[in-house]
Amino acid sequence: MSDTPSISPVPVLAKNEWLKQRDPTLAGDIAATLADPEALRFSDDDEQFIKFHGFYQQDDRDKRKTGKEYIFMIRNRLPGGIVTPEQYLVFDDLAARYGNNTLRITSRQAFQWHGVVKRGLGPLLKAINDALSTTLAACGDVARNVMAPSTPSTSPLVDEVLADSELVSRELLPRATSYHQMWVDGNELNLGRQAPAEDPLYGRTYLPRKFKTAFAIPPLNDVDVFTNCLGFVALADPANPGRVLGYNLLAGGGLGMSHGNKATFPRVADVLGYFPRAHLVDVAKAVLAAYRDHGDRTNRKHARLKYVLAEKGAAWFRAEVEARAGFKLGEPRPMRFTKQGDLFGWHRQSDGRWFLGLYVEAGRVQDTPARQLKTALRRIVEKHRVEVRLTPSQNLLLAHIPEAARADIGALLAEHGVAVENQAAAVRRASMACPSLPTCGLGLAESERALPGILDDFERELAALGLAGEEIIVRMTGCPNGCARPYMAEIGFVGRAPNKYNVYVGGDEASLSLNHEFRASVKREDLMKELAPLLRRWRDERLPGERFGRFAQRAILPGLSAANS
Ligand code: SRM
Ligand code: SF4
Repeated sequence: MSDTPSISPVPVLAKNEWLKQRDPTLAGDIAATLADPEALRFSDDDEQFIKFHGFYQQDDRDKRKTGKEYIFMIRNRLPGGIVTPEQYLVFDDLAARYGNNTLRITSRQAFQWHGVVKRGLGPLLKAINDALSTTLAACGDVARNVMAPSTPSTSPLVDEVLADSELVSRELLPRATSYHQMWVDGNELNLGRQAPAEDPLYGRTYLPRKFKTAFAIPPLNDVDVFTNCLGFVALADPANPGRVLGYNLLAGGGLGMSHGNKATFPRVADVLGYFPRAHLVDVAKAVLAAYRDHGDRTNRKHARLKYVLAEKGAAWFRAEVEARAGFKLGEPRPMRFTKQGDLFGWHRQSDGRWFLGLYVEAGRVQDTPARQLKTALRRIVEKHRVEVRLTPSQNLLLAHIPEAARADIGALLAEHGVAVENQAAAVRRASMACPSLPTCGLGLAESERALPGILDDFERELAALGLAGEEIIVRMTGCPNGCARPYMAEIGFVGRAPNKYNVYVGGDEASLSLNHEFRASVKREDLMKELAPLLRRWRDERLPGERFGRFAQRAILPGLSAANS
């Protein structure tokens, strides 16, 4: 036997961990770069810090041949997607003044401003804060924007759940003072040199990675609650169905993966247990802290909470949460989700007023020659002061509209080419696409710019098969990170390389289960050739009322696994 002591490898922390440890104020040299008119970009280290402040350094990839032109994407936090009329008018104006004159509704109910140049950052972030919104922790290794059902009156619980989502969002915000000093107070000191602060919840190094939270109210799963790190499913009080009695706690969902790396995978959350509403904040903080302490800080591709649940198990994690929260979770209460998606057109609220659901292609609020949605919304909000609500499927609702305003709002929309009835085919209304090119640095293939044409193909094919008007949930992303949640769709397209996509089928109408890869590396122009035979089989072989996703699970995927085994 050798006398040499065995050496166990010391895990090496990921670079981001060293950065956070070095500067827990999250200030880096951001202020100095901002103040220097010669500096075109933030340093590589600061590129990590600026995310915590809610923005990304990007470049217009369409223009790369002539050199990199640095632009910025800014994202805010809007718990439950609620936007007051005053905020909406500010946000709209900021897009025109500092961005590319579009407002991008994200798949997590927030807004993004694209194409902002460096000198626009200060005024834009200040104006967002002055409008009582924030970009703090919209990105970075922290708890992100909290999702919640924004549709008024689909359940009497909506208002209480929206209030709870706002509360959790606020309680999970980091306290980093550099944000307010830099963007709100306009203090240009190099804050990185000040004494490091330790966040009471996040400690010195924040979380191993991003952390996502959503609230859902059965039977509607519009937030895709099972794809979140932390999920709260609201349960009504049987004695008082308008009140939330408590929540079922879900943990460990997440979608990002990398092509060719089997250690990365999408995962649906586990249901851990039930707790009464009064414990909400304690439970949220307990889950966050358990992740903070047990997430992998050595490998960012393995750092999400879903890998902790996948490896240590739901029972272990439940005990960890209970120990931190200081009480035992009850057994999960029955819950049943039957659908996802948004309501379009006019609907009456329980208080007698109305809301109007509007389809927004890939979430991009903009003016095009055929449809001036951005101008129409601005005019409506200016005149009628209606609340705007962003949905998790990148659409929007105008809420709390009195009967007397309906005709005028309809007329304003029509004047700008925006239909209220028959806004788009069902397959289009149920679709989502991530931005990908030209702004996203990670995009491998087109997404937002490709999906409208692909949906044209779907509409044509469905009509030819006599299936016009059928809804299929189609989602597309430019890479496997999964920003438009393609792995939950009935048909998902995931960018593999320029002009090539992996095709996924399965998924279901309530977003409960993952879909599966059907074909890899299919050229854009061949997508419909691959799918048309499946659509035809669906028409001919489906059970009464069977949706495409369920049909694929029953009749297509088993054949594939048999062929592969
Ligand atoms: Fe995302 C990174 C856009 C929702 C998983 N996401 C990015 C970046 C910031 C690219 C980057 O890091 O340089 C994209 C900016 C593109 C651009 O030009 O705007 C980007 N993600 C988006 C948005 C805007 C897509 C959209 O179509 O709306 C969504 C913003 C939501 C928000 O308001 O916060 C968005 N991203 C998602 C979702 C869906 C969700 O959360 O419901 C996911 C999958 C769920 C999940 O997190 O597991 C998602 N985004 C990712 C990942 C993969 C993370 C992972 O675990 O591996 C990345 C890459 C990363 O973080 O390194 C990423
Ligand atoms: Fe970018 Fe990929 Fe997210 Fe699309 S899915 S926005 S390409 S990171």
